[in-house]
Amino acid sequence: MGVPMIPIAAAVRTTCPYCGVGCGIKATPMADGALIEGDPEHIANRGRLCVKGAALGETLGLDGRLLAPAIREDGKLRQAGWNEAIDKVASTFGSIIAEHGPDAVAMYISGQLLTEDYYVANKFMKGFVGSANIDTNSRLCMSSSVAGHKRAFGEDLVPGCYEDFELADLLVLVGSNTAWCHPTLFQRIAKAKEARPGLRIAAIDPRRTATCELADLHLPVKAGTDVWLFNGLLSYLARTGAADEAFVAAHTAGLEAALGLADACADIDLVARTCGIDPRQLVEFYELFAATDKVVTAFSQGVNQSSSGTDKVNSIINCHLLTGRIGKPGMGPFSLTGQPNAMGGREVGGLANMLASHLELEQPAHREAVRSFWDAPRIADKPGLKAVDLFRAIEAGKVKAVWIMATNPVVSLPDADQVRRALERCELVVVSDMSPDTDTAALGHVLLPALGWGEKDGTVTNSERCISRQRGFLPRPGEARSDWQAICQVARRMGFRGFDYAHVHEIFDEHARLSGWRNGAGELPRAFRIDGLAGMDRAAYDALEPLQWPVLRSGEGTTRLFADGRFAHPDGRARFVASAPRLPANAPGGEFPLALNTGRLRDQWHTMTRTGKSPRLAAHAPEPFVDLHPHDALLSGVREGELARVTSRWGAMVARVAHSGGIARGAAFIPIHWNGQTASDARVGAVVNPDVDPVSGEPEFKHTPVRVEPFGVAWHGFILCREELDLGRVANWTRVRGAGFVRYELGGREAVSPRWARALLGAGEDADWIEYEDKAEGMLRCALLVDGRLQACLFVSRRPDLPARTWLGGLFAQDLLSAKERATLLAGRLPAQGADPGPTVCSCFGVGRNTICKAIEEHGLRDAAGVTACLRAGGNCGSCLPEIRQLLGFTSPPPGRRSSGS
Ligand SMILES: Nc1nc2c(c(=O)[nH]1)N[C@H]1C(S)=C(S)[C@@H](COP(=O)(O)OP(=O)(O)OC[C@H]3O[C@@H](n4cnc5c(=O)[nH]c(N)nc54)[C@H](O)[C@@H]3O)O[C@H]1N2
Ligand SMILES: Nc1nc2c(c(=O)[nH]1)N[C@H]1C(S)=C(S)[C@@H](COP(=O)(O)OP(=O)(O)OC[C@H]3O[C@@H](n4cnc5c(=O)[nH]c(N)nc54)[C@H](O)[C@@H]3O)O[C@H]1N2
Ligand code: SF4
Ligand SMILES: [Mo]
Repeated sequence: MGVPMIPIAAAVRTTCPYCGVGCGIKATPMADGALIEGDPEHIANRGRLCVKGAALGETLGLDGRLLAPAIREDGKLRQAGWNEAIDKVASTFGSIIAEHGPDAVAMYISGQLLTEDYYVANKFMKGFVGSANIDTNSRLCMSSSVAGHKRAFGEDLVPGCYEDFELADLLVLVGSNTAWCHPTLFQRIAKAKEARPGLRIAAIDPRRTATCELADLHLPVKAGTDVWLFNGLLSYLARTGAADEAFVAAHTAGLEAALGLADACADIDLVARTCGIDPRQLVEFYELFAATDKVVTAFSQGVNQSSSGTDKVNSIINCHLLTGRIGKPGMGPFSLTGQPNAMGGREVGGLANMLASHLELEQPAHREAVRSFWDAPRIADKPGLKAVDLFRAIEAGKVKAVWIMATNPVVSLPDADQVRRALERCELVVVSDMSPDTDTAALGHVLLPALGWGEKDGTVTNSERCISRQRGFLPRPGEARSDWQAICQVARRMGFRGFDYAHVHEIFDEHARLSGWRNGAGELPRAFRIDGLAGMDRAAYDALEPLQWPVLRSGEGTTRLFADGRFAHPDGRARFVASAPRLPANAPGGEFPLALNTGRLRDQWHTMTRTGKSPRLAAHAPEPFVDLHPHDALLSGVREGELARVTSRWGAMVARVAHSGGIARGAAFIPIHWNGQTASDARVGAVVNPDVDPVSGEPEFKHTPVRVEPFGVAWHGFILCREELDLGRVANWTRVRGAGFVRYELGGREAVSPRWARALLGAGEDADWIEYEDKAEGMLRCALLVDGRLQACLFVSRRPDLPARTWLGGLFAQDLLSAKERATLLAGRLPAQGADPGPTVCSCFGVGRNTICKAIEEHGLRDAAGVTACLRAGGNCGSCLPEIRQLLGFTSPPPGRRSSGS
C-alpha cells in the first residue's frame, strides 16, 4: 500500500470470468499483480464493473494453486509429470471402454470453460469415445431455458439484447436477483429508470431481495407457483383483447391448447391464493402487462431451477407470443445466463442431449453431418446421462471413470453427499482445476492443473449472444495448461485423429466452420451461425471485437432475432406450449415444515475457490446463514445470531440464524457458497433434494422441505491468526479471509483452557503470551505476539457477546503494537474508539452498515446520492446501492450478519 504500482506491460482487453453479463475488462499487468478496470468500449458494460469484477486483482495470486499434475496413490497425492498423468487417464479410459463400452466413461464439465475447451471436450466424447455421457453444470443452471426455447422457437435462441432492458416500458424480473447476480446490467436498468421514471419494474420472487428496492411492484409468489401466475396472465390477456391476433395467426401455432389449459387459471382469486399473493396486486400486474406494449420479461434461477422449470419458461414465452412482443426493440422474453460461458457451451452442444452447433443428437441426418465434418470414426447415437443421473450411475458402478473439469459437484449438485459417495466408489476420478483444495479435487485420483483467468485464451458468449475474447495477460504459472490442451493430449494418446491444434484460434475456426456446415435451405438450417468468423488467422482472432451471433459476414453481428416473425421450427412458426401447473413433489409438512430456497450473495462466486481469496469480498457476509421469518425461528426454537442445524431427508448442515425481513413464513433461505474447505458443516447441497424437471433434468434447487433446530454449543469464539490452523475438535467453524490474517468463527462444546489455547495457537513455553480467564463467566481471551507483532488472538465466551473483529483485524497490518494497543488487546477495542462500523456494505471503500445508519440519522440523509456524498459508499462500482437504499428505507438490513460480526 502507498507504493505506486508500475505497469510492466500494456493493458489487455479481456472479459470478466464471472457472470453471464460478460463485462469487458481492461487489465494492466503490474509488478505485483494487475490493475483491473472496466473496458469502456465493450458493448455489455461500457466501462462499468461490479464489486466481484473490480476485486479480480485480489484473486490472481498463486497461493493455493495447483501448479503440476498430481496422482493419488494409497490415499496420498504425489506430484507427477504431464506425461505420466495423461498416460494414466488415457490408458484407464481406454481399458474401461474396451471392456465395458464407451458409456462406462464420462465427462462432467462447466459453463466456466471457454468455448474452445468446451468444443474439444464434446468432440472427444461424442465423436471419438462415442458416448454422450458428457454433461455440464449448465444442467443445473440453464437447461430449463434451453428446453423451453427449443419447444417454443425450434432452436435454443435468446431473441433480444441488453439494450431492450433500457428501451422497455415494463421490465418483469422473474426469479432473478439481478441486483446481486447481474449487477452491471442492473445498474444499466437503474440508470434507465432514473432517466425515464416511466419505466416500470415488477419483481416476482418469494423473497424480498435487493432487486426489489428498484421495483414498483413486488409479487412475493409462493415458491414453485409461477406457472399459475403466467397461465393466469395468458388467459387474462386473451380475455381482455390484448392479443395481437395478426401476429398469432401469421407466426404461431398451438394457442388453442395452451389457452385450454390456461383458462383453468382464469379465476384471479384462485391464482392469487395459490401463489400466496394479494389479488389486487395480481390484477395490478396483469393490467400493467396488458396495457404496456414494450415489455421485457427476464428470468433466471427462480424459473429454471424447478421441477416445473421448463413449463415456467414456456408459460412466460406464451404471453410474449400472444401479444406479439418479441423480436422488436424493448420487448421479449429474456433468459439471463449465469456463468460467463453458459451460452458458448450451448453453441457447442455441451449438454448430454445435444450435439455441436445447435444440431440434434437424436436426428440421424444431424449426427451424420457432425460425424462427417469431424471425420470421426463413430458418433454417439443416444443422449447421455444428465448430471444427477450421471452421478447415480457412477455410484451404481455403471460409469467407472469420470473426468470433471471446471466445476465442483461435491458442493454444487443436489444430494451432494450422494455425489461424494459416488466419487469415493469410482475407479478413476480425474479433476482439472486451478486449485488442489476443492471438495471435489479431494476425491480425485488424477489432478490436472488448469490455466485460470488472465492466463488462458479463448472466447466466451454472454446472455445477449455476444462473443468476446478472453485474453491472457499473466505468465502461465508452473506446468498449468489450457483445458483444451489436456483433452487433446488424452485424445491423441488414445489414438484419435483431429486433435492436433497448434493454437486455440484453430479450434475457434473449426467451430465457426461447423456452424455453416450444411446450414442452408433444404439442408439442416439453423439460426446459430458464425461462419462469418471462419478463416481468421491468429492475428485476426486476437483482434476480434465483441459481436453478437448470428455472424454471417465478418464484423457484422446481429442484435435481435425473429424481427421478421420467422422462427426455427420447420414451418417457421413459434409454438405455444400448453402446460398444466403443478406443485413441487416434495411438499413441506410434518417433520420438515419449511421450504428451503437457496441462492447467491452479492460478493461471492459459487464455491468460493476464487472470490474466497479476497478479504474485501469476504467482509460483506463472512459466515453461512439461514434466513428465516422470526415466527418460524420461534417455532423452531432458534434465535437470531445463534447456530442452527438444518436437516432434510437427504442431509444436514449448520448455519447462523438471520432475519433479513425478506423471507415469508414457511420458507427459509441459505446461500450456496460455503463448502468443506471454508466451513465445518455448511454445504447446503447436502440438504437439497435431487428432484429434477422431467423435460430438462434441471434440479429443484429452490425448494426442499427442511427442519431447523438449535445447534447447541457451550461457547462462542473467534480466532484471528496469520497462518491457517488445524482446529481439531471444535464443534463448528467457518474460515474467513482477512487482509494479512485468517479469521475463524467458532462454536464449541468441549471445555476450553489457556493450555488448550496455547497448544492451538502454537505458543511455546517462553512465547510472548497475554491471557485473561474468567472461569465463572466462561470467558477466555489470549494473544500471541512474536517480536512485538501480533501473531494470533483468541476470544471465547459463553454468550455470543464477543467484541467486533474490525480493530483487531487492523492490527495485523502493523509490524509492531504500541504499548497502548498491547494493553487493550484483550479488550478487543481501544477505550476511546468510536462505534463498531458493522458488517461491510460498500466493499470498495470498506464502509460498514452501522456507519451508514449513523450518517443517515445524524445528517438526515434521504437518498443514496447523499450517502455517497457523505461517506463515499456506493460511489465506485455501485453494487451496494440497493442495500444503501434498503438502509435508507429502514427496511431490515441484509441478512447474515450480526451487528458485531464484521
Ligand atoms: N454474486 C454472484 N453473482 C452470480 C453468481 C454468483 O455465484 N454470485 N452466479 C452466476 C450464476 S452461475 C447464475 S446461474 C446466476 C443466478 O442468478 P439469479 O437467478 O438471480 O440468482 P439466485 O440467487 O440463484 O436466484 C434468484 C431468485 O430466485 C428466487 N426464487 C426461488 N424460488 C422461486 C420461485 O419459485 N419463483 C420465482 N419467481 N422466484 C424464485 C430466489 O428467491 C432468488 O432471489 O447468477 C450469476 N451471478
Ligand atoms: N443449492 C444450490 N446449488 C446450486 C445452485 C443453486 O442455486 N442452489 N446453482 C447451480 C448453478 S446455476 C451453478 S452454475 C453451479 C455452479 O457450481 P460449480 O460449477 O460447482 O461452482 P464453481 O465454484 O464455479 O466451480 C468451478 C470450479 O472450476 C475451477 N475453475 C475455474 N476456472 C477454471 C478453468 O478455466 N479450468 C478449470 N479446469 N477449472 C476452472 C474453480 O477453481 C472451481 O473449482 O451451482 C449449482 N448449484
Ligand atoms: S456484472 Fe460483475 S461479475 Fe458480472 S461480468 Fe460484470 S463485472 Fe463480472
Ligand atoms: Mo448458474
